[in-house]
Amino acid sequence: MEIQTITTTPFDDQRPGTSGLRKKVKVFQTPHYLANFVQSIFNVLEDYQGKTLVVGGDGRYYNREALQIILKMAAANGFGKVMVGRGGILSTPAASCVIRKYQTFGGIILSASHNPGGPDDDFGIKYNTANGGPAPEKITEAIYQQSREITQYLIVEAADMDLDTIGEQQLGDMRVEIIDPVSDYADMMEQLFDFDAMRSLLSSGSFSMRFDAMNAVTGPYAQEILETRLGAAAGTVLRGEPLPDFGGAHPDPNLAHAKELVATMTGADAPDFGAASDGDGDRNMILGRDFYVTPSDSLALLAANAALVPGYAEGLAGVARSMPTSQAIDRVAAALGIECYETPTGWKFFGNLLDAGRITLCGEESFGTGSDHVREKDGLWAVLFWLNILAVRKQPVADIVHEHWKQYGRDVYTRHDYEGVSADGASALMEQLRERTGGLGGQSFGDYTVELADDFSYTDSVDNSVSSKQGIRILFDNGARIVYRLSGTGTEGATLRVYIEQPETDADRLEHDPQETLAELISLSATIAEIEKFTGRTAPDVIT
Ligand code: VG1
Ligand code: CO
Repeated sequence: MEIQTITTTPFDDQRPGTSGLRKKVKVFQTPHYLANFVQSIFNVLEDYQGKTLVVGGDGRYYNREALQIILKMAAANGFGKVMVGRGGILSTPAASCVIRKYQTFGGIILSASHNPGGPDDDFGIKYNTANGGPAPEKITEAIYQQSREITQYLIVEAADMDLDTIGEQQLGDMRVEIIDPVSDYADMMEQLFDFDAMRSLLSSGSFSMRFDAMNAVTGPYAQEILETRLGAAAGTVLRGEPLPDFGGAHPDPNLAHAKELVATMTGADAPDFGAASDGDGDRNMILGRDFYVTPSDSLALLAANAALVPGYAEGLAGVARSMPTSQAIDRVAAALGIECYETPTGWKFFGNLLDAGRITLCGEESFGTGSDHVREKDGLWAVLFWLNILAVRKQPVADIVHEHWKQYGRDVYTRHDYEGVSADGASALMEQLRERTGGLGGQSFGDYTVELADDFSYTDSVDNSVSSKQGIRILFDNGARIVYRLSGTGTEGATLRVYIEQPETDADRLEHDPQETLAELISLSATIAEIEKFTGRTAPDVIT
């Protein structure tokens, strides 16, 4: 089969963000755009001749076309085999699972995660290493450097492969194996959780749940695990068919975008347990009847109840959270006498800690929770972890959370997103804050006195790599915090994220509405950073 060498010129905007390269589909459809980036990945990798690559995506618009290009380029560059999820489908945690289980060289995941899909919306691509996790910054930066120097890429001339039939095909000297995207992942979940207990809960007649797959990748996984293997009633999985445009929905599992599920979970007759996942299956939202569990609380609660779950019954080595995630997990770690690490935003920063066996559970405030079972956050895993806890404790979700707060205290938490603001205004806001951090210490604002303000810098305790400028933190002397950072996953303008948190010590106020408890801090967050002056906005677009 003929290998073609295609002459190309660099694009200057291929620096991966928080989680890979995300752009509008139209940008990826620009001639050579995707191929340049894929060749840049291959140029950075070493010693992969004859080895195996895993490729799959969340099924969004352009997934299949991108896959065909990647297969032909992998063949031309000398990979021995590519494993592809049938239909081009692999959820992000399932891709991580497959990379690890078959000890492959690495994988390419096609997804823009919770961003909308379709011809006018977003697409994305990222590289995962042999540990199954997102490539560390050292590699993503090297890929970016390659993308700025690239002059040619290699591709075989061949007909498109059949992505829908399980089994092996040949592409030049390379084998292409189409695999069942669900079974390896579902088998792993059976190993971690008490499926018998969960099965009896679901068939007890006094418990019901709903899982909203949001027309995205988790549909087939949830159907197989919840309805087939665990015997949940038909109709438990909502919006279970992955659609290229997610049915026009925004596959982001939060109170704003999973409105139908939230409505279903409201009222005396509502199901006991509700959950949703995002476009690529790595996020989770947890709901009880008339009750929303914040992701930061969920992480803390999973850690506190890990002994109830077979896969974690032997104890946790340690835990980690991203910097803007609430300090609820720190309280649990202190009680358990284990280490709690604080990392920058993005799953890639957990990889070294997981590989070194220093942590077992980790998570982010952005609806991401995971463990050492794979090297990605894992939406369905979190849902099953909750279901396992519910099967053992046999209490309503709300009661379990209230008891948790009583035992450990509560970190009242909210995130305010100002979306699609001008990139220049957002950078100027961050820049002036950065310059002022030194002088903020000791200053008082109303009831709040600043103890420390800085731009978060992280030194990885395993390889000593340093990641700086990871978000402005303002820490107050009563334990409250305001954190500012710019999103690294958007494709239009800039998104300013403001994370606001305050410990609640008064037992009578534990159950108050966070927006009320945090009202003074929320208004301070706007005045300290002069949000209106820099962005023109007087209120956030999304509150979680
Ligand atoms: C967001 C979240 C971050 C998460 C990232 C990828 O990044 O804040 O916690 O790791 O998305 O999640 P940012 O830079 O926009 O704040 V996913 O499910 O989009 O892969
Ligand atoms: Co995601």
